[in-house]
Amino acid sequence: MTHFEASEARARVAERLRAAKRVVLTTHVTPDGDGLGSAVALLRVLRAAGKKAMIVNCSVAPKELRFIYRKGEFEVFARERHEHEILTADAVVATDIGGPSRMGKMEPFVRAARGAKIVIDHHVYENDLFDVPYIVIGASSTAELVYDLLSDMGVPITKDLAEPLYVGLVADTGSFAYDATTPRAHLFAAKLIEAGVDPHAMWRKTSCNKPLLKMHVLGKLLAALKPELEGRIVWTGADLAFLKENGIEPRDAFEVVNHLLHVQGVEAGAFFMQLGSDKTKVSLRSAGRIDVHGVCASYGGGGHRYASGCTVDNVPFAEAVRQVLGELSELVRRADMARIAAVDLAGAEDDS
Ligand SMILES: [Mn+2]
Repeated sequence: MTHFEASEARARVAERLRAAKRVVLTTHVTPDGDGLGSAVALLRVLRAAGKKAMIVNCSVAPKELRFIYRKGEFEVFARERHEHEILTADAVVATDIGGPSRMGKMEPFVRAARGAKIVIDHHVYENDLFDVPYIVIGASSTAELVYDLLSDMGVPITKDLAEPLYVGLVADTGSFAYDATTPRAHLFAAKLIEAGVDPHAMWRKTSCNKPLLKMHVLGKLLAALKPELEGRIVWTGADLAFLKENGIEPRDAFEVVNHLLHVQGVEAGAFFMQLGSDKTKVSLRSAGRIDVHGVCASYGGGGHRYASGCTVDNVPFAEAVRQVLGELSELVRRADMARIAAVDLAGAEDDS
């Protein structure tokens, strides 16, 4: 999307939001800081403008992110309470959704909704649902897109809006470390801090709230990191026995994903979490040379080029691990071949 197209997209979203009296907001299953922060900021703007707005999500928010919203701002989808709201809202807004299926059990109702179906996102996927899309693939975060939208609409950014947006920005840039950390991302951060965000206080809230058990689980998973392809790939996994032994939910093990790329010389990291006898959640991270999105997309998942996830169904845990590691190894080998070919070519040119 070009700058012009993005500003056109924002104008269309703004128009639909201004016209709407009732709005339902949502984000993806197991909300993260970006999806939730973006939705909360929009919700507050809509409510301040006198509209009836609510965030309805197909799953509960992770405990450590519940500080982002206040009582009455977030509800978990229940058909008897929300079906009518979704079907008859003037607009449904999905933030950071990463694909229609990630709305979980809400998807069929959003599909059937009569109002505008707005999406604000920076993920890559086939969009066959949202008729008012504002999707910018290179954006640092959905929060940045929401900020640009609100700026265009002339909404003053108060601390109440800046805080949830800051949570989104920090989450999606890995505290200003990932590929998505553009100059715009830093400018956006500066504006949020000017609006009253206290970065240290936000770090305390977002990162310093882990139960000791979670740290122990992280330690065990890190101790179990295994090299593949001479350490160019590292991986670790939590099977059902591990979860049971440690008395944890699958999401309690997820933190380890953020540490995979810390290993010297690593090109890609993989984390496997068993969800059922033939169901494995896979999270992949790339250090920037290989595109892991394709691997996840082939299993019906998605995300970004360097951070992606999917669920592998119908094979046992060990087989899912073997398959995905095989595909990752192939990607690394292919990247090597491409590099060798490029060096040969450069060499041949030098000789001439
Ligand atoms: Mn995001």
